[in-house]
Amino acid sequence: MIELYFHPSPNPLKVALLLEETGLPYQVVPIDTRAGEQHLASFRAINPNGKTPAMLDDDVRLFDSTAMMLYLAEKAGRFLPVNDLVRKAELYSWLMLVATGIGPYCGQAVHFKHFAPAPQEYAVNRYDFEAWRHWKLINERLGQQAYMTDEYSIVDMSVWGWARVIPFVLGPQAFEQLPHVKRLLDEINARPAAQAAEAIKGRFAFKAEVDEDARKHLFPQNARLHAG
Ligand SMILES: N[C@@H](CCC(=O)N[C@@H](CS)C(=O)NCC(=O)O)C(=O)O
Repeated sequence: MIELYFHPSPNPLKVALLLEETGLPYQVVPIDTRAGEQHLASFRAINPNGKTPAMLDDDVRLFDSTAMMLYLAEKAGRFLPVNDLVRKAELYSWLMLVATGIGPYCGQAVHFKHFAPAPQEYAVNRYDFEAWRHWKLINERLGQQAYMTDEYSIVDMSVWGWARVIPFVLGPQAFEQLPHVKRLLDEINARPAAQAAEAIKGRFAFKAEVDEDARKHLFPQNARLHAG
């Protein structure tokens, strides 16, 4: 049985969406990152990077959400063109753009806008600019075709994970400039698989506050600022 080590955040949610879409049986193991569970030795044994998601499929262990997207799509034989290297090349390219562009730049934009201890104009400008630049690439692509590749795939699911939080990342009016992203988000949100993935959160008591203790777990680098 697959075990998904999960927190209700963009990267774990896109894997939950794919699991729901494939119908593969899985269990959720909650990892409350605001309570510091990502740093437990038992979790680090599965994901040495100490981030969610992680996964066990019997003896197979996986960390990094994009590795899981590829593994699960190959396993299910769906949501990527299994035997077509040319179509796969297109899918890999967009998938990695989401993994290395959307995820990290949105994450850093959120950090410097919402969580940095003091306003960081230079950092906010840099990450907001890059987050917007990547989202405009996705929006342009989705203005030309229904999905990121020639059919609904793990790329669209990866986009969905982060598109859900665009107002928090880019501002409350951001979708006005990203109408094609909003169209895909609404379409995927209407799928039963997305609703099932979103509902996982309600089955567990994840810590909601980002208080002093949560900041210690999420931003361990801050300890160096106060080290004297
Ligand atoms: N490249 C990793 C990034 C994972 C990641 O940053 N996960 C976030 C949730 S979206 C997390 O666990 N944050 C808690 C922490 O950094 O301690 C992936 O795609 O899985």
